[in-house]
Amino acid sequence: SIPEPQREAWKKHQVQGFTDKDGFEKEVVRHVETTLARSLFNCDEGAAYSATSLAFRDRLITEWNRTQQRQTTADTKRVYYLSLEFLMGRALDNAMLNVGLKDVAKGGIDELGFRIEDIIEQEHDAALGNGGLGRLAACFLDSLASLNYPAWGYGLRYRYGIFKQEIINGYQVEVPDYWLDFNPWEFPRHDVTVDIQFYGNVRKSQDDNGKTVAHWEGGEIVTAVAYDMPIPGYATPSTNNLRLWSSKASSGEFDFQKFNNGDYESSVADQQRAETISAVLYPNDNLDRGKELRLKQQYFWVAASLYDIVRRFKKTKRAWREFSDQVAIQLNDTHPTLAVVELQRILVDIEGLEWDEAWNIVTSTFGYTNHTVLPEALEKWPVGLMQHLLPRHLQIIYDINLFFLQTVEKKFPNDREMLTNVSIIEESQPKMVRMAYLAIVGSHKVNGVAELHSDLIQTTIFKDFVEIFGADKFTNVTNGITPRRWLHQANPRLSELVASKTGGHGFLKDLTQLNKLELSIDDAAFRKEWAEIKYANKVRLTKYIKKTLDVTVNPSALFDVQVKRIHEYKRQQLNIFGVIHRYLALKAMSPEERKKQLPRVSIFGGKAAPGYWMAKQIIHLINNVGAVVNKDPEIGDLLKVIYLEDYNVSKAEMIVPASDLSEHISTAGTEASGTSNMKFVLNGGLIIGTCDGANIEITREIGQENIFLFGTLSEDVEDLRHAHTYGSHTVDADLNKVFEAIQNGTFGEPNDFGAMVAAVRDHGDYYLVSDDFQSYIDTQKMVDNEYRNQDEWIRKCIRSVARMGFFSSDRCINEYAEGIWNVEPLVVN
Ligand code: AZC
Repeated sequence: SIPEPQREAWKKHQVQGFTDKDGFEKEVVRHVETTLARSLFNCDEGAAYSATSLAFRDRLITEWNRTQQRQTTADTKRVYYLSLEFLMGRALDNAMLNVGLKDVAKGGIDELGFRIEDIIEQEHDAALGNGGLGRLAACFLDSLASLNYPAWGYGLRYRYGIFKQEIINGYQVEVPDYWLDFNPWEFPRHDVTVDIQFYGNVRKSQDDNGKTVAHWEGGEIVTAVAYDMPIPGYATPSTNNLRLWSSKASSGEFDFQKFNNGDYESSVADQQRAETISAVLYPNDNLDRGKELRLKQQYFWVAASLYDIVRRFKKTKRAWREFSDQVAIQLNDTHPTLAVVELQRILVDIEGLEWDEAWNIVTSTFGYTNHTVLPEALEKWPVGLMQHLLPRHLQIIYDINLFFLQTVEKKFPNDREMLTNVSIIEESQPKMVRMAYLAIVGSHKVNGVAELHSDLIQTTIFKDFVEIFGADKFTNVTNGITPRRWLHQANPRLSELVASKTGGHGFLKDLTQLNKLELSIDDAAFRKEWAEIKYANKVRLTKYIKKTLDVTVNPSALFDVQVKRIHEYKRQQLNIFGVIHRYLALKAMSPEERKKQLPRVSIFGGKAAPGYWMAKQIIHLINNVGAVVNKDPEIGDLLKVIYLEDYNVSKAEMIVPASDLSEHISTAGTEASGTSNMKFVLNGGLIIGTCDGANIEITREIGQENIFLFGTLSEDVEDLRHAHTYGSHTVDADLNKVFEAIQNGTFGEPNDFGAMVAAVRDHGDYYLVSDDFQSYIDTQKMVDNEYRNQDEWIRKCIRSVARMGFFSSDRCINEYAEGIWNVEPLVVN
């Protein structure tokens, strides 16, 4: 660092961020004219967006630097959140609101000849995630910064995020999402690199004391380069860091020999192979496909992150036994589980610690969050692949397993079945490494993401581990969402109305203050304004539907929304079968009877994994139903079916505030938590849902009179499945009529949907669509009836919002901090 005498000059010129409109405009013009090399003669909305973002980025970087200095000086424990996905969405609006300068920017941008809304719309979503797991990580980053926790996120800088979805002739088509063309929010750190090793072999030698030492040698080296994204807290100067690693050929790797010998192509090929590691996000949600490149991504990211964390720790010159007093690492699902093995390797092979001492450090450092019980999502890697790619790590895994099984053996003598069941190595053909088991054994806490889910993991998939380690190791932290993005940013008018009734914007930092809303519930003017805001949000969505799909929908109709990844367990098929049932019922009515029906718009959105054939069929059916229903003159406004293309975070910010009713209708016991359910209720929409995931806790908080619950309970699911397979499984008349309509070609070529119908009718109906259909239809009827009484409906919405305080990700992060990480916020003076 700079010697004392010269520091004066630095202090004198310290960058002071803009604080008013003039200062903001000056920065924008400077960036347009210098950074972008443009002028007032050729500044379009894109350039105005870029310059505005750069102006805000400069501010964030200044606070980011100060925050890092503060944290280093304070020398307190830090949290590292390892996630293969961060579904961030747009950054500009969030940055403006979090630093409290959106109004300043709005005024300034206006004077410079643009509208802030148009500028915001220019930004490409940072879509480095699939769905709930990735968005949760993004909400957590916002809360960690807002609550002043010293915390870093670590992930991968994918060149291609989740694909862009186009709907062509009713089918999903995937288009690559190249999002890095211009990204003002990232900060390349070409000086922060880590060389990562793959393949090779292990040589053992004896050191001077006769101790065996392992040396991992040979193989190939790929370099990880850090890219940092500042994460501003809301109404605090704290600005945390999200570090994403990008892969490139190591300078040693680029084969100059080949190059000089004229083998230019193959030396370029090596380079490309290295860059492939961080090239694409795997587009599967809740599914593990076991691809070698995915394992490479995992190790690459984990090894670079741990190297960084260990390097930072070593600068403090503390003893290794203090490691877990300084470092807490959270594993977001099993994707980063190799971190357990890597830290053990660093401590034993490189730092020379004894196995047991190292293992104590490892297990007190890590916590593991499970996000699903679906068997197809639980990661397993073939032993052979692990051996090939990471030979030393496989040895360490075998040793971890050996010592673990020895303790199990002691506790449960002669219980061979127990040993087989809990072994980290599955004795299958081929043998597999069970990553969840490794994560449990390597962590001091394991948590699920909603009460039902945490109960389920403890009584089903991880039951034996509860017996082995005791119940204390297992806990629940119910998910949450950040009210900054999901209320203040997405629904500014509602946020202002709430502020006016709760005494300011304090609720954005302490969401339980929403409860003050109930005091105003009898205020007719308040309810009227509430209803107007919802209507305005619906009008905005109506215009978007008109613009993108050329379908006219009536904003006074009930907007019924299901937006999320397409998955059989989430049961969009139940929804569309219900829509068909409604359509058939309307068709069968006399014109007089029809006039009495409540108009409804069924809105769908979401991506299917490119290889998930059944999910793509579901998308196709929804679109075909829309094509028929939307132009049926007998139906008119009574029913419209809309498929919104390319559902993502920024679209969610428009859709969520516009819903009257949203659907969270997974087969009980399959949706670990769900988080959009929380977003919809927080924005004054009611929900129809099953007794699953966080729906259960939402019901407990807001009251069962404010939610439409239906369907099988999770404890009955197994018996029903068994009965479908071994008993006689019949489908009721209403659902059969739906199937008949599909099969007589009402919605296009019946063969296209044969498998979908057969899955329910003939192949065991694993997701219990037939069992829940009748109660779903009945509950939708109740919804229609209740919606007619608008005054009562709005009271329900207000009461629900008032009781949603629990679902802030701030509450959630505080629970992790206290119960798992043992970290404290760093108070900013
Ligand atoms: C999701 C769960 O499916 C969802 O219910 C939960 O709300 C979310 O995590 C956040 O906890 N899981 C995933 O996206 N993916 C995996 C592999 O579980």
